Amino acid sequence: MSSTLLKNFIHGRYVSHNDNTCFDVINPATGEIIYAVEAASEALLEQSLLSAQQGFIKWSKTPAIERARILQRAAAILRERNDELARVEVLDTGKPWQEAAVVDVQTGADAIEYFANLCPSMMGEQQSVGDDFFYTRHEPLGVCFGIGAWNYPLQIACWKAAAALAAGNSMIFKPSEETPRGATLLAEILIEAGVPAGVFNVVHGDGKVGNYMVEHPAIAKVSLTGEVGTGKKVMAAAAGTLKKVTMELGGKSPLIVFDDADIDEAVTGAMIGNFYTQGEVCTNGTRVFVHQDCYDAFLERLLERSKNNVIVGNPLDPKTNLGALISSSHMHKVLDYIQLGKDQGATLAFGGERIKPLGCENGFFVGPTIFTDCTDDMRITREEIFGPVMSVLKFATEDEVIQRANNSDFGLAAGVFCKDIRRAHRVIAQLEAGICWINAYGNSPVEMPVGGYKQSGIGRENGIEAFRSYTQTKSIYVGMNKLEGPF
Ligand code: TXE
Repeated sequence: MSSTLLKNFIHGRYVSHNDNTCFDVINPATGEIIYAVEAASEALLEQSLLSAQQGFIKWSKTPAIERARILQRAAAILRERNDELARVEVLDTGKPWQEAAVVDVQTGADAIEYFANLCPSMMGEQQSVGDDFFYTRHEPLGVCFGIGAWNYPLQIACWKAAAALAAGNSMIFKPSEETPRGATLLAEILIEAGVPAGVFNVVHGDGKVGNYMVEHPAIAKVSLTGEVGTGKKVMAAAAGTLKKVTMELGGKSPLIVFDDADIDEAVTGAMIGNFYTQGEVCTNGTRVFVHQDCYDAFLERLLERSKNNVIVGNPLDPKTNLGALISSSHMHKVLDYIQLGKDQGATLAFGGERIKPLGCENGFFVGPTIFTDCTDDMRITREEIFGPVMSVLKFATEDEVIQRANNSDFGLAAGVFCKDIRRAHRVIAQLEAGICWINAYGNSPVEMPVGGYKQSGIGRENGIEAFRSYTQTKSIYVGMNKLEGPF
């Protein structure tokens, strides 16, 4: 039975409520319940809104340099508590320690630090118009609502909180019901750093709780990280009050290997783009297009390294580099896609099985899986699987592969591996994707804006663009002469 009860975090403290609807969180590596969570009732959600409105009044009046100082302290605390927080992420998500220990907390702290540095830079403009002039103010939006996915729980909470709070807003954040602890600890840390009560509240629950807040008139903007289907529901629910939305959604991204590519680098890119975080990364390059002239060499190296270098095991073991999928239902969804790939005629070149590592026999593990002889019309090459399942496709010409890569409703990411720099930039410029890599894959520094084309998203996270997306511009015109008119 669960050892602790995780509560909602509102106005600087954990709060409870009488109707006590609870749900359990499972450790994906063991299948065991690790703790229970109190879902937020409507009364509690209304309490979080009042709190966030009070927090907004105070925080938006706090000088930018002071906001920056406080957020810098929060970034420092995150880094001091890196290992403790990384362990929370491993237990909630099933991802390997060797990832969480160096990526999840660090990239969250980087975001808070980066946006803290931007705080004082939010300046208006002034322009003379004859004797008159106008100036602009970039003002915060108010109370924003962040909705997190379960693959990078703390990082996603940090990315959304950093931009929103740096711009002077307050935020109510709902983590995924699969992985709620990381965001709640972030709320504690922000209070410890000096963020006023109410500026960052955390409420728990599923899509119903999310939908209540998205529809609520007191919410000025919604920022979602989640599946495309969820994005459509959230956007529809936000329409009723015409609130701003940022959507970081799913993808089925192409990773293209040209005949002059460094084969080992391309294999590294393909394995990162399919097996890192056990394939549960939205930007994954899950359609690997390989030029016919290097296809055999690529496949040989890929199979050899997949066989020898992927260690599926207890995520807490530093040697493990492929962890457990988030839930039993998600594992079975991935296994169903693998069966579908076989049914539709792809060749299962490697893996494709559930794995029961020693000591984690009840966990939700699927080994690294590679399909070859794939065609563009198969469901495994058109739909997001969100597991360690790579589809390898062959191509002959540059024009052909660009057309095939763009033949998707998604447009999140893309990768190109080749040595010809003119071709690399020529091809990447034609790919319909918002996050692209050349001879690299997966790097996402906070300075770089990230977000999708087409149905993979709206707006951007990180980078200056994200900072501006949490403000609204007010223009003020000043008449310097006696006002005259025709009436
Ligand atoms: O998403 P879900 P998951 C995507 C990734 C994959 C998905 C996996 O590609 O598609 O996220 O995360 C809440 N109204 N990205 O399974 O199920 C729900 O409670 C309001 C893209 O968690 O869509 C959860 O908190 N909220 C990303 C959140 O939405 C609702 C990077 C997401 O749930 C709701 C990482 C509703 N009607 C993952 N229904 C990127 N592009 O950067 C659900 N929720």
